Amino acid sequence: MEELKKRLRKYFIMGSQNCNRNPVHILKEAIQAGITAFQYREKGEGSLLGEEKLNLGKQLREMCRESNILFIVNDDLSLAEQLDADGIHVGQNDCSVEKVRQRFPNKIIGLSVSNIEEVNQSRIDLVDYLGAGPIFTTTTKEDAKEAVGLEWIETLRQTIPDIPIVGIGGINENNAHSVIEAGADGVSVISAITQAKNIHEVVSRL
Ligand code: TZP
Ligand code: MG
Repeated sequence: MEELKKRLRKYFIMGSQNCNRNPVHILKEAIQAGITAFQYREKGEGSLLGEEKLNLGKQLREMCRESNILFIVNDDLSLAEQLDADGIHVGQNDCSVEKVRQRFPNKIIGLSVSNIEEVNQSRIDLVDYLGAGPIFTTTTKEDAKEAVGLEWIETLRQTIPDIPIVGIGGINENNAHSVIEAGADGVSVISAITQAKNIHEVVSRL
């Protein structure tokens, strides 16, 4: 668990729909800059499907393997299997963690939680880490809930003292430290990296 906490410290998430240039180049720069984990989240308007989704995933997966970066797939169980992902991340409206754990006894499972009701109705005992958010306002996720603030990290940390927690939503190089100070083990970001003028500088400051 302590090892996973370390590996989730700088957690980059993206799909081609988040990129205004080649996703392979963006991931390469982010890896060189020092991210510790990556989530392939090919989802929402403009995202790739089928063979194209798989082929980009294969490239990104190999890059993470070569650099020993944790590789997590968002939501898509068969893609996680085909890419031999280290883990899978699901939201409250995705496949249940019971089903994910049944299919993947040994993969890392991450679950998004935005409030205490979601925690209480989820099988947290089957989960390896929690994604808490959206902490700040985000424009990246079309159906994002209201920002829940840093208090949600503090509450979650008090409720479940030991589980690895990563903050998500509106996190950037200027506010990342506040998320860690509130009790998160890591920060997950999309636009802070995909839209960065200088990826190296942003990742260093996360
Ligand atoms: N889940 C909650 S907020 C969010 C996701 C996937 C989007 C985060 O994107 P950004 O650009 O880091 O705010
Ligand atoms: Mg979802």
